[in-house]
Amino acid sequence: MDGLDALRAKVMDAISGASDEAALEDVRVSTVGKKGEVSLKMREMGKMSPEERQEAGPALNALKNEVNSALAAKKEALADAALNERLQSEWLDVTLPARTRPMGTIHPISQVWEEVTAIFADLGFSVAEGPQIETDWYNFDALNIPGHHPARAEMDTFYMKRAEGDNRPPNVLRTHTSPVQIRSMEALGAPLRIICPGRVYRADYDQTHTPMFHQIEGLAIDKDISMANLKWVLEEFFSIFFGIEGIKTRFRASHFPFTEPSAEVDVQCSWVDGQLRIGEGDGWMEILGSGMVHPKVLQAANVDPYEYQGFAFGMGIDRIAMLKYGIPDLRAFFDSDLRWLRHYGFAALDQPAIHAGLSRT
Ligand code: 2U9
Repeated sequence: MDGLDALRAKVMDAISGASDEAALEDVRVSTVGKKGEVSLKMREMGKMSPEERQEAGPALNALKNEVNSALAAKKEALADAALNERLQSEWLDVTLPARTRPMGTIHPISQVWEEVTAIFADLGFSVAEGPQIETDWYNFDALNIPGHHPARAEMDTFYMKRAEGDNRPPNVLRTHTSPVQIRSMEALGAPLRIICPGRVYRADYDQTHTPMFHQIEGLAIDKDISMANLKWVLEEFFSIFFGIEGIKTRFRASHFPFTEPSAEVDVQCSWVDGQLRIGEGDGWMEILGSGMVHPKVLQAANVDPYEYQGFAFGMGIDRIAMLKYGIPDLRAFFDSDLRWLRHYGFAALDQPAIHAGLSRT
């Protein structure tokens, strides 16, 4: 039959060139569809003589079958390609955990650090910070701890190595944040109201000591500061920190080289079923050290002790965090155990604020 080979070639080209299932459907309609070219040719057989029909019939049927097979094969190939493309673009690692990744938590030490600074900021204290590697002068001498003083030995100091031939006294990892107060008095003079939170270092390790821990110290210098001001500030602080109004403190006479007189401060507490309860009952729990700044310390920091005096106090952030949040072992603070952090940690996006009740877990 005339032109059948040309039609076959044209249709096969169109089938293999179809880029998607819609284009292939167009080819199917225009060839073997009701009004398609192949179908029209078959219809033309009605006008043929029996002899012509005998020759054209099998050829047209063969073409129709060939086109239908090519359409089916192309349809399958296009469907496979489309599936492969989806598999590539919608790839999913089914071995990943099904849960969404939980947000990290704030470490209790960071939380308490923020809580304490928020409370003292409200009481008019600014935050001061300083170096963790200190000179012998700022860590000891300026604080009335001369070379022979037993407090130097008691502090289990980490000494830094000096270069060969350098005979200056070695620098130290600061054993307390007190050098920050000396530096602040030198830089800012009096009057002054600061708190100094920070890391401190002592060579000691057991259930209640770690070689690095966190302290917060406070200093208020003015012309008529007394122990009465110290007691009011501390009771105000503890009431807000522990969330208990009218919490009682007890001052016990003590001794520190940098304060005179000196006092250890206890907060009221009770033990119920082996559990510590701060702010109630008639027991006492030691919580910090304090006193009036020694005149020699003021002098070392260029503040005139005949004109100014002040109170100072110091406490362990780690220790008050344990007391407030019922954390039994100090060493767990530094283990980075995720289960511990999820249990004792705090909501990542909540900044402690006095008006918001300080802490949300
Ligand atoms: C200056 C003058 C005086 C800070 C003070 C203490 C008492 C104290 C300890 C508490 C527990 C350290 O973390 S701890 O081991 N601290 O007992 N600290 S008075 O006195 C100062 C500080 C700076 C210029």
